Order: sequence, then structure tokens, then C-alpha cells
Amino acid sequence: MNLDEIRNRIFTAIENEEKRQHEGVNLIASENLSSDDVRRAAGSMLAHKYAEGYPGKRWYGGCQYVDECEEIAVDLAKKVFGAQYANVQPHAGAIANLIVYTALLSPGDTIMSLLLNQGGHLSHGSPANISGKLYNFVHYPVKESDCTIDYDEMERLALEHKPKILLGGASSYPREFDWKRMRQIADKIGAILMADVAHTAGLIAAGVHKPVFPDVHVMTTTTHKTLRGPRGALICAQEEFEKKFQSGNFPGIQGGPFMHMIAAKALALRETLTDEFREYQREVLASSAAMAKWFIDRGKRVVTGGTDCHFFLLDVYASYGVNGDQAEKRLMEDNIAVNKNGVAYDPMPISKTSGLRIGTPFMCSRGWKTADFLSLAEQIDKTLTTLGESDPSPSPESFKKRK
Ligand code: DSN
Repeated sequence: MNLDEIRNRIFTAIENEEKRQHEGVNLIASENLSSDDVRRAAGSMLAHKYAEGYPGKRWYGGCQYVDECEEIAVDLAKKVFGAQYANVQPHAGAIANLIVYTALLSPGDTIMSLLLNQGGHLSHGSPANISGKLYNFVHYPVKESDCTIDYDEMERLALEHKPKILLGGASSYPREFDWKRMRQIADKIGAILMADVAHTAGLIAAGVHKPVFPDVHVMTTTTHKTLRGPRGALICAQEEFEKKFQSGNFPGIQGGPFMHMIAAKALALRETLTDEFREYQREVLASSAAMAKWFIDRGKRVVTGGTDCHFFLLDVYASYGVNGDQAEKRLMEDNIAVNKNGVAYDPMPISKTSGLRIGTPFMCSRGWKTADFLSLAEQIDKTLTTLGESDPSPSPESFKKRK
């Protein structure tokens, strides 16, 4: 491949991806379509600027303009989430979580979070992730009966294990967390209550989900999911944590902040204060709930019996006799992007799963309304019914035997 070919292939791939995002159906709950403003800042020359440190206290000259962007982003993050402190430098959600853990704990300390295979996240203590290697994670489960969090069991486990951080938030748990109840539990054992709202930050910003402050001590979030900003993350907290998180971020974990992304975060946070954004999030929730109900009304299994958020989990094995992997691949043939997802107490191996996570944020950003999602539900139902009849999934037991 010559140098021109390399260039052509990369720019063609970018064009093809843009076309895919404009024309395909995207139901991936963690993805969204940011505004022209956000993309302009993210692709700007601020990317060239080194600015280790914080506004007014940098290790490089020439930071006057990026300082301005960071100050605006910090002020907006505090305003949007009702926080006393904000740090907009974290590059990613998993990194923001690591900054919080390392700033507050010593290796070996105990953290309590939702089980990964019941909706939790890798950075919430998976043995394969640095979080699980550095800290002693114990997990609270969801109830077998309805797959919602068992707060009584959470309290019992918290009293038994006395974690230093009680962590709420998830990647594929479709219900709102009860921050007030969790704060009561945290207070009983003197734990810090941490909310990782990577998925729901946009819903919180728009006021369609309850605010996490003042109940939680610290909140982390990505900025590119429902928040509809650039790739990245931020930390908000009560002001007593300011010193720990400032140095925990830099020099603790990160080096030079991505100033282009910080400017883009400021623009995205600004957008959350508009009526258009609030209306958008109402549509995201209404579409997700309506689509989940559509399947339930036809006797299909939706995990927890519905949703409070921007996605729902359809148990395609219980509903159509196909596994999540098959369903994901078949829908992709029709240019419908979804992701296979484990369901709580899943009989299927993690590589196959019983579920699909179906989210509405991206298509609502493209202007879809509830009626569009209901037509799509009908199409998905027909496709999966035919797939289940023609190519049913092997049983969970047969996957075990093959190993
Ligand atoms: N990958 C994200 C998601 O899809 O939920 C979490 O990091």
C-alpha cells in the first residue's frame, strides 16, 4: 500500500462511517450524535496545546485561551449537576473511576458495587480490570424474582463488609438508582457514596432523572453518552474532596489534559441548559418506555418488566429462542446496530448472552419520535421470530459441553 492509498483508505473509512451513522439505525445505548459545535471544538487546534496543571497554575506558557475554556467547562459542570466541585480533565469514564478510587483509597481497600453480569461495569471491580486487581470489590446483586436491585441485601452486605466506597451506577441496569436509600446505607458504615452516571448523565442534566447531589459524595460520568458531548469524562463532588481529586487526576493518573475535548465538553454542557435538550431527553425516555411496552404487550420478556431510562433489555432467548449474539448479527444484516447483552442470572455464556440492549438516544438525536421506534419494534419482532423459527439457538448446556 503506498502513502496515497493509506490516506485514501483512512478518509474513505471516515466517510463510510459518517454515512453509516446518517443512514443506518443505531440502537446502541452508549452512543450518541453530538452537535456541530461539539465536533468543531473536538477537531480544533486546541488539541495541539499542552496544559498540564489547572487554569492559572500550568506547567506551560501560552495557556490563556485554554484556561478560559476549562474555567467555563468547570463552572458549567458544577451548575448542570448541582455540584460544589468539578474536574473536566478525565479522558474516559474508566479513568475517572480510577482517579476517584486512587485518590480516596489504598490498594486492598473494599469497594461495593453492582455485579458486572447483572448490569455493572468493568471498572467497577472486574477481575480483568485494574480496579479489580487493586481493590477488594464485593458486589450487591439484583433480585432473582424481578431483576431489580435488592436494597435490603445491599444494606446487609454493606454492614458485613464495611466498604469504604459504596458505588452505584451501571452499564446495563435499566432502572434509576435510589441514591437516598444508598446514602442511608453509606452513612451507617461511614462509607463514601459514589455515583457513576456515565449512562444517565444527560437524563440527570435535563431533570428527567433525579439529581445525585446532595445525596452522593462524588459522581463520575462520561460526556458522550446521553450527555451528547465529546468522548471524555468528568468528576463532580462535594467540595471537601477538591484537593484529593485535583491531585488524583494530575499528577496522580493523567498527564496533559485534552484541551480540545475540554472546550467541546463546555459546549455540550451549555447545550444541556436548553429547552431543546430537555425535550430531547423526554423523547428518549418516552421512546424507550414505549418500545419496551410494545414487546411486553406481545408476551416478550423485558428484564425488570420495563425501563426507567434510555434503554431496555430484551431477553431474546426467552422471547424468540435465539441468543443475543445471533440476534445482534442478524439485525446488523438489516443495518440495525444493537449490542448483545447478558441478562441477570443469564443461562447463556457471556460470549452469546440471552439479551439485547436497545437504546434510543442516538436515533432521537437523528429526530426519531416514539412512532418511529414502534414501527422499528414491529420490524425487529418479525425478524427475530423468523430467526427463531429457522435457526433457534443451541441450548445453554450445549455451549458448556463444547468447551
Ligand atoms: N462501553 C460502554 C457501554 O456500552 O455501556 C460502557 O463503558
